[in-house]
Amino acid sequence: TEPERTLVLIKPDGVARQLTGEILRRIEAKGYTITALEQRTVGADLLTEHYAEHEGKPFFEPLLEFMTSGPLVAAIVEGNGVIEGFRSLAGATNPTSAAPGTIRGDLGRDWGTTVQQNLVHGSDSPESAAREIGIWFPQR
Ligand code: DAT
Ligand code: MG
Repeated sequence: TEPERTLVLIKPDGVARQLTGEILRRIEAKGYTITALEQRTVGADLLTEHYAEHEGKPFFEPLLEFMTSGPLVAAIVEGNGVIEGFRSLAGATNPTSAAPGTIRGDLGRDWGTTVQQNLVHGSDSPESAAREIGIWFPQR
């Protein structure tokens, strides 16, 4: 595996539930390096770009509504094989089926929540990582 960068988001549910520190702790404990970190509240335009692959799907509008509902934390995380590595730390998309030991499996809730409230985002390929880092941290 090679040194890589990935774009991580702690979604509004993670920030609202005071899990920012716990999630960043898991990233650092794995040995990854956080090289950019910013809390911000973003609008639909940026998120439409970020989630371009999902535009037109039935969950797209609710996803944007949720992602713009409050502050989130955006980070660039670096490490060997971090793109796949962070996705395995995060666990399956749906917290209901995410394995214990993962962020979504341990901390995600399936009672009274929807799939989009799954705490974190991580880029899914080197191409996605480059594209997403360009959106969230254009100067980096
Ligand atoms: P991931 O975040 O694991 O990369 P994804 O890219 O397929 O998952 O989807 C982006 C987000 O959209 C995901 O984190 C939660 C939401 N989502 C995906 N599939 C969904 C579905 N079937 N119903 C509701 N929300 C969904
Ligand atoms: Mg995805």
